[in-house]
Amino acid sequence: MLVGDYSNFVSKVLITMNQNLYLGVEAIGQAAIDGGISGVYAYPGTPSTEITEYIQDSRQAAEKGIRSKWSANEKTAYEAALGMSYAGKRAMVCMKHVGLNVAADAFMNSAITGINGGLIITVADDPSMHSSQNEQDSRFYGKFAMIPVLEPSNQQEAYDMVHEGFVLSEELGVPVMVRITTRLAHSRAGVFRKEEAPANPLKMPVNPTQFVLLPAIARQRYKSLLEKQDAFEKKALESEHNFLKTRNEKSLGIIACGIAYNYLKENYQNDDCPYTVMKLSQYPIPATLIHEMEKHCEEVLVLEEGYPLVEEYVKGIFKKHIKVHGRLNGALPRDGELNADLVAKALGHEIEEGAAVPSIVVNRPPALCQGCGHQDMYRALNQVMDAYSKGRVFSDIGCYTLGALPPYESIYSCVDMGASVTMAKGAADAGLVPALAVIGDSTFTHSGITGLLDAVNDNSNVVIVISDNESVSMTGGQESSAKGKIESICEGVGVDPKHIRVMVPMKKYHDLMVQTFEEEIAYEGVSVLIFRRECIQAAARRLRTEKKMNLNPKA
Ligand SMILES: Cc1ncc(C[n+]2csc(CCOP(=O)(O)OP(=O)(O)O)c2C)c(N)n1
Ligand code: SF4
Repeated sequence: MLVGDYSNFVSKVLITMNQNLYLGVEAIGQAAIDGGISGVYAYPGTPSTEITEYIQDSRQAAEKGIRSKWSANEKTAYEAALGMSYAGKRAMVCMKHVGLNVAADAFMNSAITGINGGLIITVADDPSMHSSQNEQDSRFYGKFAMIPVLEPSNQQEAYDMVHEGFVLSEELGVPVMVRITTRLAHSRAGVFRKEEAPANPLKMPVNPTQFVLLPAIARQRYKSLLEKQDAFEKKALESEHNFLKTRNEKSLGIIACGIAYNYLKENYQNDDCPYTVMKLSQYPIPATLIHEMEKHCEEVLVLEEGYPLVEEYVKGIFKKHIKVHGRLNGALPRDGELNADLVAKALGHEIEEGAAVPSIVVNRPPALCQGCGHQDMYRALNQVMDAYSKGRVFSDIGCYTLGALPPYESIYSCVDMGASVTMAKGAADAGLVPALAVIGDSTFTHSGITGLLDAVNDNSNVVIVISDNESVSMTGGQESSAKGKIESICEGVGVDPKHIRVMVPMKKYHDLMVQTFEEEIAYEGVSVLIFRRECIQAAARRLRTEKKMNLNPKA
């Protein structure tokens, strides 16, 4: 029975009683629950965050006892998921693309150890860098680790691939990557659910030394991974998510990967594309399908979101001379997201340009919220730093990175999570005085602690500012692993307690903050200045919840 008619970004879809209108991230979360996971492990990062939030909010997941608390970083998340898999249970680990750099050591080696319970790593890439520092393409990581990668073209396929991915992982004995991109993550479509799979029992692997990567064992395991490559490719060839639709028109053939297949379909509403089309959603790339395709076309257009992975591959594999169009020859832009219009242009279609943006619409650069504690910290910092030239404050990634913009313009660098502490240390080692780092509470426990240990061990002359708003605000206010622990962590790492100073970043304490900055800059050694005030957005959310639960009637 039809109950509604909704539009999504791709096309009109009819939603029936049995369908659920899911965001891509929700489809993945639901598929993991239905697919029999015993735990999800993750560190927040757009556009992946809501997968875990969906599972955290799910009553079904709670009833099944699915573990879902946030991890301290992507590496700890990956390793915990791997541990759950080694114990025989199914697990999923989620992260944004740059998170995979943090988890890469565990990720690469897990391809060699193999798994026990099904393990899916869901990585959300962010082409066009809507909220990221780069637009790296995680399919390369999948290829690097030599494991199967699934790249859904729509929300239904995202659900199906995750549900099936656990079976695939157990059958092939390796982790399976599910790669999505921003638009798929954050757009909705109707999704049919599959039957719920029961959780696996605890079980040990047949080979008890499989997970011990001593060189002698690692060599065997690596050989076994290499031997499995043909089986992975065969699976991709047989997958219902990969197919070839041949047509008589031979002037062009199209390879459309993941969501790009949807952009192609948008250009041919009634499936009337005159060219041979190969849909690619499961990797390794099945060479047989590529060779079959080349019989049906003289030139090929490759549509893929991200780097030109398939484009480069097909250039090297075609048996006859076929001109390849894509991101490398300028048929499509070299960087940024794809969309249906870019695909239309690459196909030589006329496109209707939308109305020009009216002059009344002006760009609004992102800014810290009015009343944010990071602002008070920066006002005091800037006053002190007026005595020095710019370029002495190394920053990190979080809301406080907006201190790079006017009116503060306080910071000099922002590279990767945790880098502020270690970069300030390196600059101090080089003789830069003063060398300061600004880092948030969540980023500090993500990857700032080890850098602080290095600074303490070297007695580096640094001032580490921890701007502690007691939440992971930039990604939506998730619970911070650092809450209530920062002073004891710093002491534990070896910072002299006399140089761990805690302040409340408020206008009325401005002079005290300035004085404390000056005192600690004058100290030759490691100082940690903690500016602690709850994020006002998180506070507002907390008060609303307390009011709803009647815990704080005044709120
Ligand atoms: C490796 C990696 N993982 C996740 C992210 C996404 N991310 C950006 S900032 C941030 C944490 C910010 O929290 P915090 O340091 O406490 O600063 P706040 O935003 O609360 O001021 C996260 C998770 C990222 N950019 N890189
Ligand atoms: S969300 Fe919170 S931490 Fe971020 S700018 Fe707003 S008040 Fe500051």
